[in-house]
Amino acid sequence: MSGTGKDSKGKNVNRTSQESSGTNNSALTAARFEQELKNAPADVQEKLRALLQQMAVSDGSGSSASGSGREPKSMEEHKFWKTQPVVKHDEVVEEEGPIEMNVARDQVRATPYPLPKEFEWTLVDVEDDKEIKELYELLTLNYVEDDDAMFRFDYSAEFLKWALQPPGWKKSWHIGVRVASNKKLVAFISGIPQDLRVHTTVKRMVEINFLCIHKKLRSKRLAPVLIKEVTRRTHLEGIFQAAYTAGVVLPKPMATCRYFHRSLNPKKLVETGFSHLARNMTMARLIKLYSLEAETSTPGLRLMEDKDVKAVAALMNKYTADFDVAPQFEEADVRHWLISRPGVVWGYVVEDPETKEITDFFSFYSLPSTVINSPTHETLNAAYSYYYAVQTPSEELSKIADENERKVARANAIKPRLVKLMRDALILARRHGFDVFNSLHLMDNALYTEELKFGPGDGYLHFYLYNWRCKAVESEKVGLVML
Ligand code: MYA
Repeated sequence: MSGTGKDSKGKNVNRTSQESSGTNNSALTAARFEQELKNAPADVQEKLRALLQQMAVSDGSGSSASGSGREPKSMEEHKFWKTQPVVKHDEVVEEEGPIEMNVARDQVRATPYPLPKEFEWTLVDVEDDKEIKELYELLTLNYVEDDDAMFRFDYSAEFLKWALQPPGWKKSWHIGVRVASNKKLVAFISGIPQDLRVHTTVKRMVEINFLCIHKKLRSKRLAPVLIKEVTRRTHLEGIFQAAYTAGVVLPKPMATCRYFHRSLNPKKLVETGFSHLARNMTMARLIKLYSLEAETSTPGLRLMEDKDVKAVAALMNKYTADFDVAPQFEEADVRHWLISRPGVVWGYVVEDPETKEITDFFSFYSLPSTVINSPTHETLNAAYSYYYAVQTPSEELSKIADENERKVARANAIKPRLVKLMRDALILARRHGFDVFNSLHLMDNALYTEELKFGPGDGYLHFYLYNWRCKAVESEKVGLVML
């Protein structure tokens, strides 16, 4: 998931496109292209989207986590993925549903997959300070980097605890690999449970994240073993579908979203190489361009508290109903994911000063990146836009028969409020010391990015489903945010 010029998450650390510093031209072009795409017949849309996804890794601006800008592999070259129940690159999905049938528990392989003899399986106890530190160190030194190896994600230990222990979490899904001789943790993969709606079907799935192999053990086909092992352990729990994101193109993304970045500390971003000063721009003008008001402007804006959970869950489930893919949040999930945790996630609600009703909410989380080899800066502090909800006039919108007209009316109805809220989010993020605010073009994010001076990044995040055929989803119809 992320990125200004270089800061990418979503599995590749993106940064601001060089051509975009100070202007938003490529964002506009991309938006226009998306608009044209929507007017094309469905089968043409599907083909163009596949082409776009390929361009994202091969046009030199895409930041594939593979880091090379190579052409994506053919299905035949995917020695592992061609054996898995995923949609093939050239497949056009007509009917949605499982690719493989569920199997009974006694039919699931009972023992872990074999590892090369120097290694052994372990479960990482994230409640144990020593073990969470080991996981933190593995990731901080070996997890996702941008293509030029300038930035690497630096998820904090507190963040990892939050991300790995939502309601219903399972220790058996926090899977590590150690060197047998010295017990050093050298690889990891995790799953967490998540009820996900894909179009009209709601399924209990597992969300896979934090797949990481120590740099010295790369390209030895260990990743497929980790993936098969987490699959086995998921099957043992009676779950047969998964969702995951990656910066690399694998068979086959259901959606692809571009990263956008809003500079909060332009000087530092330029000094770290995350952004570039355009030829016609001075630092003083850049700082002025990205200056923000000192105070937020929405009356009734405050940190979310436990008493707001019910209202936020209702707001969120109503708002995300407009998207094709979205989590189903119970109150316990809202409590876990959206109430602020120091240094990890910030959740805000708007309480109407008169009626006391909760009318909106928004949230962002902290994912710093290590600045590799910088003499001046160790860390880039990035905030990422997370879930939010504004009120949509669903009843009035449902009376508009024409789909395009309905879309325009919906955008017009929510844009002013969303822009106002996200401007406040930027002000708060800057106050909390963030250097950049990152946002993917999913949900309604495209409605605020241009006006709030976000620039397109060089990273794309691909969304995948395992063992579920799903028709291609437009980025603005994705209502799922993965950490
Ligand atoms: S995305 C974040 C991934 N992590 C990083 O990018 C960190 C830095 N990189 C590394 O640690 C390694 O390079 C990794 C690959 C571990 C990525 N997702 O062992 P190998 C395929 C899936 O020789 P290595 C995240 O966390 C590759 O195409 N597959 O390679 C979500 C090739 O297969 P094929 C990937 O470089 C993860 C094979 O691995 C990825 O040493 C979702 C090569 O293996 C990738 N990001 O290690 C996982 N990168 O020949 C899937 C490469 O076929 C979950 N590969 O092309 C699926 C659902 C499972 C649960 C199902 C339950 C029902």
